Amino acid sequence: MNNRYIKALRWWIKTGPISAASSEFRKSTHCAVLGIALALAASVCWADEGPKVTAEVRTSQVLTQGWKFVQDDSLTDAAALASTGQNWQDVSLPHTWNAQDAASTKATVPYKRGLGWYRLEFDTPAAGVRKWLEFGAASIVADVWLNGQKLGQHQGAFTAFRFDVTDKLAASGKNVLLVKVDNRAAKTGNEPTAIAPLGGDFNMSGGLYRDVKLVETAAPVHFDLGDMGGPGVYATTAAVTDSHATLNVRAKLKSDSTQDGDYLIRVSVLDASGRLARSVQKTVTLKAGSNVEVAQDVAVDHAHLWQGVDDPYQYRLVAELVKSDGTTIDKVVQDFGIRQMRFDPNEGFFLNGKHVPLHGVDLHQDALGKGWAISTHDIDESLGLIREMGANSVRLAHYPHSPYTLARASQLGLVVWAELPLVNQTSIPACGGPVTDAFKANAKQQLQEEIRQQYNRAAVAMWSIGNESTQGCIGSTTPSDNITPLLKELQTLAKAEDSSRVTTYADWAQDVPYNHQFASTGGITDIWGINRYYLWYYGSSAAEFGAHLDALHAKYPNQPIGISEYGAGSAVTHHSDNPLGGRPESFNTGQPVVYQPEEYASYVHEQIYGTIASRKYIWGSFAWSMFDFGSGIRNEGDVRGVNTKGLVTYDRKTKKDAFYFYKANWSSEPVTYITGRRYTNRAYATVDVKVYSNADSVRLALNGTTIGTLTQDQCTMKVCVFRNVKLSPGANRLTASGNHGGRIVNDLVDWSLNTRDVRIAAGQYTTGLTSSTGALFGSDNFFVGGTADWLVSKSITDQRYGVFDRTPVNGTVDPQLFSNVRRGTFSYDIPLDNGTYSVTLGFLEPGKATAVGGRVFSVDANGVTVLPDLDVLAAAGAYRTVITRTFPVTVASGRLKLDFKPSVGEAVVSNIAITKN
Ligand code: GCB
Repeated sequence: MNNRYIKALRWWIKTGPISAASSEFRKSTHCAVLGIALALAASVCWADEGPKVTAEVRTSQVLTQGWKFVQDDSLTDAAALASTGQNWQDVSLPHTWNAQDAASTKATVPYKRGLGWYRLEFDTPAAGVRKWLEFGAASIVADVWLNGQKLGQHQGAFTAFRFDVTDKLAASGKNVLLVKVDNRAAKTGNEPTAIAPLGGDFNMSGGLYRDVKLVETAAPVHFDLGDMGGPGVYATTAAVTDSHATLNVRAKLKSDSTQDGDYLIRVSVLDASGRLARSVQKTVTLKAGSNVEVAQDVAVDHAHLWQGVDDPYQYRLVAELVKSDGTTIDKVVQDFGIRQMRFDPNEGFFLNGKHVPLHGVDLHQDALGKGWAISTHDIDESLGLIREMGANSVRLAHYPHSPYTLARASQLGLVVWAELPLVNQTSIPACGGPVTDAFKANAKQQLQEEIRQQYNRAAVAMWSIGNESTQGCIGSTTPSDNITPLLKELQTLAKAEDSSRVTTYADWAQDVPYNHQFASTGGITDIWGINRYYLWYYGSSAAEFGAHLDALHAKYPNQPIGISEYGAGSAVTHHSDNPLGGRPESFNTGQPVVYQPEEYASYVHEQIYGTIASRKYIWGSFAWSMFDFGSGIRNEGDVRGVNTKGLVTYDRKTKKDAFYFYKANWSSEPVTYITGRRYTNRAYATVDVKVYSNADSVRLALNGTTIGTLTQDQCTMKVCVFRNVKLSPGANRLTASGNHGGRIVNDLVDWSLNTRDVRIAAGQYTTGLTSSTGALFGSDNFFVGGTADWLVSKSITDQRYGVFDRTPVNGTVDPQLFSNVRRGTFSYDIPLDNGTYSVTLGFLEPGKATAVGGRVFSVDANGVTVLPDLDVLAAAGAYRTVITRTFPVTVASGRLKLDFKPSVGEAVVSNIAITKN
């Protein structure tokens, strides 16, 4: 090493540089060992710690304030250019015109898509030689003019782009920057916004929602600012051994000079305390106007590896461009984590050789009242909550997120799935439409921009080339595959751009039984992600999901499989007494309220995550979604224009119960958390109390009296259930005390019980329905067998494959108590105090096709037939017409058993009211 160094140094000083001469320095290098070099040049004599890294060379200003804005779909380019912006609104960046379009009283469904105009006057910067305008992002398509001259157009809502404005700035005085931003949904394939994403269950906020900057380089020769928004310096971990790690660092240089020149490219690696770990340099000759790429290997002794959330150690890479007189004329600084990642189809994910199951969540980039125009504080808050829950990975859905997000994820140690916004469809029309050349070229451009811009981030483990882009043919039975060739091209391109990382893809529904997906996306990318919504949009058990996973693994034995999405909607004001007592309302149903109880979502997460966690071959999973997010196609739960599948509400204020399920499983912090805390006015006296806890044992007390203690081995996946807890009339304070290795963590909830009756809304999981007489009904509960069903098809699956039937319910003033049924052969086993009761059952005939005599059943109460041979249709005289039957019962054993026993067809019941005499 020293010989090489001395030779290079001598050459550099005496004869000037030649291309590709290189030298290196490490922490231990002393001037003394340089021998003859000492006398030659103080300027290149390294101090004990190696070369001093120079001060900033570039200058830059963030153009935040002073913008004028108007949202106007009819304004022409000419009129906008002629305008002084006088009547336009004053705004600062980041900005979007869709800030209020979700979850607020102003929420619009769908949200506003159109044209936004931004105008800024600014002074020509005095500093610098080459001057660039840099846009962090402009959604979706931006046309940019400076001083009336068109700089160009950028298509793509998420990636940064730059214009060299050196020759376009005013020599003195003001400059006028005008930006037209277009977030219209394209109706044909020929429009500028007919680019990825063409669809998606999220709002595409329009505007300049990231920073705009002026950047000035100190010299006409610089690291290439024209490299698709990238930093111009690109590093990978090439190898790691016990003694050292080898980094490969490519520097792209651009000469805007009129003269050829010789330069030195120095790459220094500083440790986290700022001390030099190693420095290498190479000389290069740059012809006037040329681009050159120079690669160098840097060996870092005993490298401190980036070990995810356990140890997110980062070095700092400093790339300097040095003139022959020793002046540093450009400099790029990048944080860099030295790490190796590996995915195995049977064993999962390995980080630096250590098996690390990826516990992840999906994340969109919006916030309440801001849309996409979020601040670094918002990002810190979101990532902080993700870490608080114990997740070690995040899927940045469905598009490139901000540089700050990637930087913070790297600092926090989160392993990132980064994604190209190729979402839902690839053509207009979605099914069978042609993938235009322009669409394809743009998808490639967005992929290259994303990869180059995020290349150096330690966190990024994989490049996803798309999400559910086979979805275009929902409902169609005509085979059509306009996606496979495109995916294959994107796969090749991603590997060409970055062979150090794996590619992935989020599949929609391959091999899901009812699905019409004509293209198979398995086997295309290096690893695979599957989005599956068992127990929500389809599927009736977690076991079905497990079998599906195993079948996919068997079909693609060499492709590591992860779960890129699963989840369920939930509203923190909607509750259920028994998550099995109804069917999910998964999407807009046309009903005034799309009921999405928090308890059902928790059940889905427990079931589905349990199925995932028990499979070693799954490399990781991402719960959809960490937060509720803006989606103008939705109207569900208790909020408008929002997808409700978040583990935390859109405002980040309420952690839903399921958040604590994951926290108990993933975090090392003590968690003892009673679920159902927001369901306070309870419908039933007898309840199962569920506690999420990672304690050694949990004790539950009711109004100060211990109910019982469960040890961790009596809990499944940190779910500890105290069964048949009997609430008292009035106030009930439940306290769970977790013993975490001797440390006691208490949680308490206050519930009240204001009824002595048991009233069950059969077949539904809406709790808290009240009849016209004020009687409170709980959701379906205490049932054994049968199927919950509703009269109006509600789920997305039903919308797709079923028929809506909106025939009104007759013969009642309480139609909501008759909107669902339990059907089949079933019983209710209801805990009751001993005594005498009056029982009223409510019925109607739900089946349009049922004829008189087509459904006959009897009802037994505690083994005695109370309703023999009931034919609801015959008794009611018409379809969907209510009848009720009342009978007395005596309870002597603490329970009432009602058996519904069909002799023809299935038994049905709509509601059950049991009142104490
Ligand atoms: C998906 C999509 C995602 C949706 C999600 C949902 O499969 O990838 O964009 O938001 O389902 O909530 O339905």
